[in-house]
Amino acid sequence: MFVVATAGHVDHGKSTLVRALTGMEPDRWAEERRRGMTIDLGFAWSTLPSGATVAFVDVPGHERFVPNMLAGVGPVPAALVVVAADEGWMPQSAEHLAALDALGVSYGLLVVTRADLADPGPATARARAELAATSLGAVDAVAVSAATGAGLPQLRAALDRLAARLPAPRADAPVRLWVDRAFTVRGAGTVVTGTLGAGRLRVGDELELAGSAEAVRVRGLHSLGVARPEVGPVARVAVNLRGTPRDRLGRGDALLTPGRFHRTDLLDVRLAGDPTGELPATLTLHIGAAAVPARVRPLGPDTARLRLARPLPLLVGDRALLRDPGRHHVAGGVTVLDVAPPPLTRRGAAVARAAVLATVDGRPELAGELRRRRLARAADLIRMGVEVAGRPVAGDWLADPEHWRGLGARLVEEVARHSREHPLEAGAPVELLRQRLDLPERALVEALVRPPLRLRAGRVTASAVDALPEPVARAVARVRAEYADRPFRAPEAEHLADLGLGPREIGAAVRAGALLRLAENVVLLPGAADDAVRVLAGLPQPFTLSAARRALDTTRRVAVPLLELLDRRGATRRLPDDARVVVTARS
Ligand SMILES: Nc1nc2c(ncn2[C@@H]2O[C@H](COP(=O)(O)OP(=O)(O)OP(=O)(O)O)[C@@H](O)[C@H]2O)c(=O)[nH]1
Ligand SMILES: [Mg+2]
Repeated sequence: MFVVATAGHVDHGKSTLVRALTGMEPDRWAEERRRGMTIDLGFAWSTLPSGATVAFVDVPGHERFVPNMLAGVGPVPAALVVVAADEGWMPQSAEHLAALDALGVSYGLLVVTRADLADPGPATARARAELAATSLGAVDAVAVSAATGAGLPQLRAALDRLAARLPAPRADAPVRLWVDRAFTVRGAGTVVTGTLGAGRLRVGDELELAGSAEAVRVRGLHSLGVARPEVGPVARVAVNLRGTPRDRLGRGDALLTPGRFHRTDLLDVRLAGDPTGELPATLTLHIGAAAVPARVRPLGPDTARLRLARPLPLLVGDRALLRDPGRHHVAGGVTVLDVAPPPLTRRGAAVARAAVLATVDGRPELAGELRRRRLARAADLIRMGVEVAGRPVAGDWLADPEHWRGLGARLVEEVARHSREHPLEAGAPVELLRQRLDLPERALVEALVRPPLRLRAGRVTASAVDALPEPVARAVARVRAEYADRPFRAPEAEHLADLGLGPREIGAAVRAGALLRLAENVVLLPGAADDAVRVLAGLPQPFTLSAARRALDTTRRVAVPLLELLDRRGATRRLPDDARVVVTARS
């Protein structure tokens, strides 16, 4: 099935044409038939020569009912622009066309009606020229007379050609069914209708009402008057929501796939039409079947921030239009750029925002979205219409790669700063780091921890020392402080015991690389071996044990095992006469 909406000035023969094509009555109300004028949307359908089904949404042409017209064309991507041969181009011909153009409708036909009353040539030429300048571009044009039936076969053939050109709808997309009618059926309860442009509906589905976020269940489905277990796009569809009171929803509401749409009353948009600086402060935003007052705050030459009177389920890239109801004027088309924009509180924020928006085109794109947001939840991005790929950094958080690298570097700095400020603490608490890095969740801090950082008991530590149990870490810190200016002196066994460093604690510290064990109860700080090599390399070579002991300002208790360690490491070499040399790269 494909769905096409009519458009055109009052009395130009739209409903008569739909009647002639379908044999159905699009004017549903007695008042409409009495007055010979469409007031609200009408629905009818027919089979084309190819066997395809076309459904029509017939709209009113009278200027008073333009909001109804917009509710009809909003969710429909193809239009039948109707102009009467005997009247030609008229004000609502222009306003309806401006609306189609603002919404970016690019599929359509021109139908010049009442061709039995006047030569259709001039009306066709004028209308063609008008359409050519819009998103519709060059379209097929057909002259018809509903009175004589002339042109109707050609119109059916043209509808078939139009149907063949329409892009394939996405059946796997989430559902956003804009409600164009809501009514009660005796014995069945609440029923809503709409044009299903994408996604699939099944009896039993749970959906969400856009207006109230309330969960509703699909009790029954009809399409073109026939009950069906499931309906795919594109289709006119009636959804029975038995159990949902009728007063809970109406035109402009939407049935949504749960969790897939962000409802927002604040959005940044690109405008095409009137210059942003000349827009009135309040306009009406039309999207789908919805019409909502919007306060307009111009940002850049063609961008603005809209504050809606009530939230709508909007996606990045949505097309909408702004209309000035008082002036019967379509102010412009809207492309949604951001449905969760940052607040503009700081000075200069609006100018900065305009610069950002100038680089955005409304095509939802993950990398760009992450660049601007730095960090975002996958679920939130999906709800904005962004397709999400790639691995989250933590939970369902996605990060801009550059920002994430920067955070990693800042974490190292913050941990080092904390250990300088609190030398006796075993690392920095994750919660504190979360605040310092201004991250929304501790899991993100934890995900940033990379060697040499370590995560232990709710703290991030910078070195092996900090990873030790606190009393051991504190004792090691004391050793480091006491022996900083005599790095080759080893604490006596009793002093180690006084500090709380028994054999087990020393073992833990050595395993963690916090102490260097030379022999039972003989420990130095871990850098001592390398420092010793540098000192010894300064001596006349070869050197004796006592020369080494003096140079290192230490005792035999340390010097003997230290030199043996250096021998084992290949840093020094013992000669037959017990003297040693430092091994250089060349020796
Ligand atoms: N002679 C002639 N009259 C037509 C033709 N098409 C429509 N009409 C007449 O034109 C008048 C208006 O037709 P409608 O179909 O109601 O026009 P409409 O565009 O639906 O009007 P609104 O819905 O109010 O905007 C009616 O009296 C129709 O009978 C036609 O092809 N030939
Ligand atoms: Mg009509």
